[in-house]
Order: sequence, then C-alpha cells, then structure tokens
Amino acid sequence: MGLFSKDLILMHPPAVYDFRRMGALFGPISDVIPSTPVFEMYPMGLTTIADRLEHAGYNVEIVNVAYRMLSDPAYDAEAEIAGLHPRIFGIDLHWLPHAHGALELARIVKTHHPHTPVIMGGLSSSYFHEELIRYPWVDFVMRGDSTEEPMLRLMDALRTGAGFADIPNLTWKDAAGTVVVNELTHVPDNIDDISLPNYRYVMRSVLKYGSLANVIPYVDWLSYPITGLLTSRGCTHDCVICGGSRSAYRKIGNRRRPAFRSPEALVRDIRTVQQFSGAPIILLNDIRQGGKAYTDRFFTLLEQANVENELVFELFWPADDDFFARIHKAVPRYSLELTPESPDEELRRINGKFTCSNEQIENTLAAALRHGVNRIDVFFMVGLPRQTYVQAVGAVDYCRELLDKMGGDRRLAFFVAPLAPFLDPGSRAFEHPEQYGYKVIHRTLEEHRRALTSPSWKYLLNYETDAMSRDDIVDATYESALRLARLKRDYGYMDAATCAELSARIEASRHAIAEVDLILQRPEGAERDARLAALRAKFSDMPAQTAIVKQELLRWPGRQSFPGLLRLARLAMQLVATEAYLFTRRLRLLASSPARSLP
Ligand code: B12
Repeated sequence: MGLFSKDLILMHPPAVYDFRRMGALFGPISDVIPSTPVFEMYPMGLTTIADRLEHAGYNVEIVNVAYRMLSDPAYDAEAEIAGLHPRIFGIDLHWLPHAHGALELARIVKTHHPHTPVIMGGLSSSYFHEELIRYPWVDFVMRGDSTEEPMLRLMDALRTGAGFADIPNLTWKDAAGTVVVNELTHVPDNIDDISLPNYRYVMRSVLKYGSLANVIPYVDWLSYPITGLLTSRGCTHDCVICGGSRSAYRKIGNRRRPAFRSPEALVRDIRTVQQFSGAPIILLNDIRQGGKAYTDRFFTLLEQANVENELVFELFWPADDDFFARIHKAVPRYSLELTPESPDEELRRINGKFTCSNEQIENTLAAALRHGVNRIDVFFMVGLPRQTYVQAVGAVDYCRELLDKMGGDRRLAFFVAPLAPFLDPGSRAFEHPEQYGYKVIHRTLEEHRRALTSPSWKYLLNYETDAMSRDDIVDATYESALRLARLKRDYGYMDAATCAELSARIEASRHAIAEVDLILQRPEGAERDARLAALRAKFSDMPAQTAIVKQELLRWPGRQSFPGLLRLARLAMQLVATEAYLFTRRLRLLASSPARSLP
C-alpha cells in the first residue's frame, strides 16, 4: 500500500461487453432514460462507497468502462484493466441488463490479475448472490442497498488480514472454496451521512485521478448536465412490476421501511449541485413518501435556499392545487414526471400505482398547469400485467384525449416505452408470475447473461404475458411509437418532416426485427451467423429512433442559468481543502497498516 496507489477500483460495465464488435438490435429498451442501450450510467452508490472509503484514507477510483468504450472507439478496456493494480476490483451488477458486461469484466480482471479479488454489488448482485459467487472470477458479493460501511469493514479486513466472517451483508468463499453467506444486517434507517450521489467525490476524483471520462454518467451529459438526487432508499409502494418495490427491497435488501434523506440533507445536496450545474435537478422518488411533515419541512427549506436550477419532481399518486402552489413558491422553475403506465383504471389497480380514477389524474395535470409547471412528462408502458395489445396501443388515444381536454397545452409531453428488457427480479411479477398473468422466460442469472447477446430485443425480453406474446409486445411498442409520432405532429410538437423521419426509422426497426426472425428459421451454422452479423452491422449504423425521442426527453425547455466563476472558484477551493484533509487521513491509515501482502 503506497501513498498514491489505488486500493479499490470500481468499474461500471457496458450491458454487453463486446457491443462494439457485435452491434445489437437493442431497440427502444432505453428510450425513456438518459443512457443509450449500452446502459452507460453507473449506480450513484459507487460515488457514496468511494467517498466513504476515501474519508477513511483509502484511494478509490471509479472507471466508467461503458462510457469509455462508447465515447472512444479506440479505447481498449482489456489493456486498461491489465494496467491497473488496485488491492481489489469492484464491479457493479446493479441493473440486470449488465449481466453480460459485468461478468465479462470480472473474467478479464481474473485473466490479468489472478490474485486480485473481485467484488460485485448492487440490487441484481444481491438478488442473485448465491449464483454469482459461484462464477470462478467472483470472490465477494456485497449485498443490500447500503454498502458503504460493510465495504469499509472489508477494506480494513483486506488490509489487516482479519477474517471476513463478521462483515455484514457479505457473501464470500473461504479458503476451501466453500460459499459463506453472512447475514444481511446492515440496513440503515438513516442515510444522512451520505449524499446520493456524492457529486463532490465526482469532482474531487477528476482533480485527483485526472480523468473526467471515467466519471461521466451518460453520453450527452457534458452538453447538458442534468443531475438526479435520490430522496430515499426503498419505497413505500409495492408495484407489481418493480424490482425496487417495498416487497422487493425486503426480499433483496432485508429492508422493512424506506430510509429517507432528511429535508436538510436534500436541500444541502441541491445547493451543491447548483455550484457546478445550471441544468435541471431531478428529485428521484416521490418526495411525499416521507409524509406531510417531511414534505412541508422540505418546501420551507427549499424556499429559503434560493435555488436557481429547475427542479423536477416525480409523482406516484395525484396531487392538488396546494401542493403545486407550494412548489411554485419555492422554486423559480419546476417540472413533473408522472408514471401512470396505463390509462386503464383496472390495469393501474392491478399494478399498484396511480390506483385512482382518470379524473383524478386529469385534475392533477390541470392543477399543475395552472400553477406554472414548465413541463409534465407522462409515461405509459407496454407489457403491464393483464394488458392486451389494444389496451397498450390505446394509451396514445388517451394522450390525444388529454391534449384535447387541456387545450393542446404543449407543456404536456408523452412517452410510451416497453417494460424491457427484463421483468425485474424481486418484483412481485417475477416472483409470482402466474398470479399476474406472466410467464418468465429467463430466470437465472446465467440465462439472462446469455439472453443479452440475443440477435434482437424481442429475444432479450425475459417474459411474456397471458395477453401478449413477445411478438405482440414488440409490435405494440412500435405501433404506439408510430401513433405517438403522428399525435405529436398533429399537435405541433414536431414538424411533418421530423414525423416522417421518425416513422421511417420506426418502420426500419420493425423490419429488422422481422428479418432476424426469418434468418433464425435457417439452419444453424456459419451462413446464418454471417447473415445475422451483417444485419446487426447494418442496424448499428442506422440512426436510431431513440435519438429523436431522447432529444425531447432530455432537454427541458427554457433558459438555464450557469454557475458564475465566483461560485466555481469557491467550489474548487472547497474541493482542494477536502483533498488536503483526506491526505492526512491517508497518512494516518498508512502509519497504522501492518506490512502484509494480499491473500
Ligand atoms: C434512481 C433509479 C434509476 C436512475 C439511475 C440512478 C443511478 N445512476 O443510480 C435512472 C432513472 C437513470 C434509472 C435507470 C434505469 N433503471 Co432504475 N431505478 C432507480 C430507482 C428508482 C432507485 C435506485 C436506488 O434506490 N438506488 C439506491 C441504492 C439501492 O443503490 P445505490 O445507492 O446506487 O448503490 C448502492 C447499492 O446498490 C450497492 N452497489 C451498487 N453497485 C455496487 C457495486 C459494488 C462493487 C458494490 C460493492 C456495491 C454496489 O452499494 C451502493 C452503495 O450503498 C430504482 C427503484 C427503487 N425504488 O429502487 C430503479 C431500479 C434500480 N431501476 C431499474 C431498471 C431496470 C433501470 C433501467 C435498466 C431501466 C431501463 N430499461 O431503462 C435503467 C438503467 C440505466 C443505466 N444503467 O444506464 C430496476 C432494476 C431491476 C434490476 N434488478 O435489474 C429498479 C429496481 C426498478 C425499476 N424498474 O426502475 N434508474
């Protein structure tokens, strides 16, 4: 352990490791999030782990391998890994769509560094821990939604040679290779000692380790640095399709109730973001989940904070005039994200979100529009429990109805996306598919890993429903996209030429999916593989429909104020001061470390 050597390198994998060579028909699986289908965004928790460990004197660097591969065609991930020499590598398998990339990175690490341990973590790692630990290139799995403290315990154990038996949340192999599952007992109720994510760490790490590319969250971020702040770990809702629901958190993370960030901590984080970004800040999870007193306190503090950035609020249930009046008073600009998923009241009741009437949803929209909202994104989904094809594509008719009712107000923005690529492990639908009319097609981690290299996103889907086959789900997705494009043209959101361009791209994607099906009917072998490879290459070069949809999703209308030089200079000074303090922590850690080589 040297002064400048790295103790932990946290790597974020692409969804499929060799996506650049293979190309892929990944379609619209990431249409309603900032990332591309490579899912280059890393879990925000990597920054909280890194910051916690750095405050204890460890050197921790994040390497966003996915972003590096996407942004630079010449970037050689394997060569980079071969040249890294930390005490331990960490790889996130938080989202299941990274199953291929995460395991491949682990394999590459072991090829070049057979004696360096590999740890994996995140919600999917926690769910599949017993399967994951059996891969020869995985040494540890850290389970749970809050691993900062257990990770510190692990780093200390690696440094001092203490055993692993007492480290909470850890799944590991002993010297004989036997799997040991420690209890998942570290589930804090209070998460105010961390910032979620820790943007200060991100900025410090650029200064300390000299790479901005390693910590960029998604491809377009530099031109429009939208940030998100998580308001809680865990959720009060129990939506059937969500792997982050109340029951999923209990199953995966042993969490009995959500841990909320206090209003004070949240507002502090908003002020931090304001120091470096003028773009909108999304408050992830419905702020009202903390209760009335919590929400009131948050708005009071927010009002006092003179926030200049636009704030984006998520709503999981209807809200009234008072609520929007309060936000409008507290911040100069705000927007909303609503996820009713379906205009069908019965389907919403089955799923467990917006279990209210359409009238209540419409009253919510109208109230927000009256109270100066900048934009309202409304999301609908294909693939819900019991949803038929007609109901799925019918969402667009409802969007039209809403626009008619709201006088064609263009502050309303509509999105339709498939439940894809996977039904979340841990969700009630994944755990009890028959109860909700699902058939789960890929169940184990290994099945998902293999599915990720499927020739089209249809085969990637890990489910179908009693009411829709995978073909229906794909078709309803494209049909909805076409109808939505026409709606947007009719109401002046997009001009006729853009609509025509978008429609052509959607039809081309549809054709490609059908072409894959035809190729797959041919006998297995070199000729079939060559045809698939050629189709993939052709498809990879085509401009995706995603680009047009994303543009709308990621750009909130209106001016954004940028932080002035004075504010940036103050921030830089704070970061340098923190770095100096952490240097003393490092010296202290080195002084207390026994001289010992790695296991
Ligand atoms: C916020 C959020 C997002 C944000 C991302 C924020 C971010 N950068 O982390 C956005 C909106 C962009 C998003 C996108 C997606 N999401 Co999301 N998201 C959530 C949400 C609402 C909260 C997540 C959360 O609470 N995190 C906090 C904790 C749990 O994680 P964390 O602090 O980041 O990390 C800690 C631990 O997980 C662990 N850990 C994580 N990584 C590692 C790595 C190592 C080595 C170790 C040791 C530990 C460790 O330690 C960390 C520190 O304590 C959940 C729903 C929910 N209520 O949980 C869904 C959820 C996590 N998302 C989900 C999905 C499917 C997606 C998408 C794939 C959807 C899609 N098809 O587009 C994309 C993937 C995006 C990408 N990677 O590019 C599923 C995941 C199911 C699964 N098991 O795969 C969830 C559960 C529910 C859902 N369907 O939305 N998401």
